Amino acid sequence: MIDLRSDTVTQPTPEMRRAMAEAAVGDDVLGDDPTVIELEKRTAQVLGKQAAVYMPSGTMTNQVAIRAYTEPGDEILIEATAHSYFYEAGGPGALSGVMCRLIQGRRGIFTAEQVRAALRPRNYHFPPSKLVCVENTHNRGGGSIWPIETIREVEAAAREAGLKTHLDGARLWNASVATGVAEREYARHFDSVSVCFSKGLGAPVGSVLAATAEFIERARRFRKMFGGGMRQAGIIAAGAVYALAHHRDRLAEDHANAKALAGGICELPGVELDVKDVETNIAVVRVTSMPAADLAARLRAAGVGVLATGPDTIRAVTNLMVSADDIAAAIDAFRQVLAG
Ligand code: TLP
Repeated sequence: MIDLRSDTVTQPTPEMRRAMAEAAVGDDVLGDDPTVIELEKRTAQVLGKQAAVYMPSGTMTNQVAIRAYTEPGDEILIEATAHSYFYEAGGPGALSGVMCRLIQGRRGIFTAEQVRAALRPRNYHFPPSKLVCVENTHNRGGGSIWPIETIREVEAAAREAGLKTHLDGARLWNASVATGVAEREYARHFDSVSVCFSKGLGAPVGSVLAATAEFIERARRFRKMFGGGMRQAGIIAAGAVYALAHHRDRLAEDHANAKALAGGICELPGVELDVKDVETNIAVVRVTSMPAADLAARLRAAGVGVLATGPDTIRAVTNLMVSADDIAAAIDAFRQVLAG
């Protein structure tokens, strides 16, 4: 199968497996796994933050951050289709007891004016607003990239109101490769940043949360509470260390492949997409000829995996396992399935 369901399907390369097999390990809950420490240090450096902590998933780094900023009854401002709200199993309500004030973005991106409009007056009738969450690139927005200027403005609106800021940067690597804006330039505008190694970078497991040393100490307590303290985690962290050093630049190939796929299918009957909306490695395609789930099933039978992400949308995500030739074959499969 040409697997475009997600960039989470990537498998470790032989070189990455070797680095994992040979990794020095310790007990990370006791704080002495050298490979985890190395990953945390390097990631903090890339993001320009004081400290960082390794966790099993991006869901956990996001939910731990939300928990560490808030108390039950607080409110967070978050985009209506953001991963932390939409795809994290009700985490903000269940784990932090917070309310989510939803902001409707355009392809996942909202403005400072929208933040100001969503703020509560300071009055004991209302839940205190504590945090603004941003996702860059935005998954359900179609891998859309936040303009740095919009980030600056949103940060200013949050600061004016005394709110903290968290970036779900699961695919921040993709944004940086696509724009040339360094990860730390984006990260500068947020109190905390979560990045994933198990998506486009191709490591098997894990995400890192980066922030001030004081905040990361607090986050470590919630990581433990949520069951994310791992022992000889250096085995998996080694994959992430390898990915950080070797797999960031190659994301440009994924972006070129996503553009090529979009260009190849945009004229086909029964689907709609605007090629210029494909900014990174995600193509969200509107399906007009049949239910999206039917198209996904037919493509699967023709050897191409995509996900139906709504009744009339499918998502294709290019990744490390998919070559330019695979993309050409995937375009043929779309052509056949839509013609049939
Ligand atoms: N996204 C997955 C699914 O959960 C939808 C995918 O296939 O794209 N933030 C963002 C922006 C994400 O896209 C994801 C995963 C996460 C956080 C969570 O990461 P994990 O899967 O490690 O919990």
